[in-house]
Amino acid sequence: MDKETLFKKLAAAVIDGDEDETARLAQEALDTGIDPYDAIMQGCNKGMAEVSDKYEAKEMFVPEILLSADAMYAAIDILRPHLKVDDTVAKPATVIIGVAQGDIHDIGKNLVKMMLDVAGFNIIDVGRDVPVETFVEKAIEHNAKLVAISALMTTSMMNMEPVIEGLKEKHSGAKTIVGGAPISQDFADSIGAAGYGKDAVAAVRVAKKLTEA
Ligand code: B12
Repeated sequence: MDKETLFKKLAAAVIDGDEDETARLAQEALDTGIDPYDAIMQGCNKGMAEVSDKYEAKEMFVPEILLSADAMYAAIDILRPHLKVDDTVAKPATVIIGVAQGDIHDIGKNLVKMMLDVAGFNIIDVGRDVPVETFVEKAIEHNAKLVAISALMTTSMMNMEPVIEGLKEKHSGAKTIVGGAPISQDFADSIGAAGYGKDAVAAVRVAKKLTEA
């Protein structure tokens, strides 16, 4: 199977919520020398993005979405150990990552976390529905250079700015990057975030830029 076909099948298996099939395809990707990073981004992530669209179009419902997430994680479990970790980073910066207060959506956060991890960052995952103070406290505790906040709801995105304010006051060494479906570059600018990424690949690009500067 060529890689484009494999990516398509992987995305389709994520959409179908077929854990056995995503695991099988992930293994096949490894066996045939396909880059596991590409398999995750162009297979799993594409599939999950389509799941979001299908949900919006009322073509998929919550129980199916959760099966899709499990199917995605099954493939990632197999691919993850084979991702090339960037160990060229001389002094890895610490990143605090979590989902804004009031929000339990963590599928996107987990993808961003994994990509930052393999990009060589030191990751502290503070989970989901994270109180504003926790972001700030953890940033101080770990002397973080970056704080990455995810929000999937128009309500919880309002809890990003207080984190940025808190950091300015108590740990001004840390820069903030924000992302999630309702977030835009304009919104990120308006709350004073140092960076915004529309997906996990952009998250890594922005994080590198901000920590190298
Ligand atoms: C899956 C899902 C759920 C799952 C979550 C499972 C989980 N563990 O995450 C479940 C079923 C539990 C759920 C629950 C609810 N959900 Co829901 N859910 C979704 C859905 C369909 C997909 C989200 C998703 O996982 N997408 C796939 C991932 C890979 O994409 P992503 O998160 O956008 O992440 C990518 C980028 O955004 C970016 N990114 C993400 N985070 C970050 C962070 C940084 C720093 C950077 C740089 C980039 C970045 O990179 C990621 C990878 O490329 C969305 C619809 C949508 N269009 O988003 C609704 C949606 C987010 N949910 C919604 C709602 C309302 C709810 C509920 C309140 C439903 C209810 N009535 O009970 C509860 C929420 C409870 C709570 N307090 O949080 C609404 C939010 C509306 C709003 N107010 O804005 C949405 C938009 C659906 C809708 N149109 O109504 N949900």
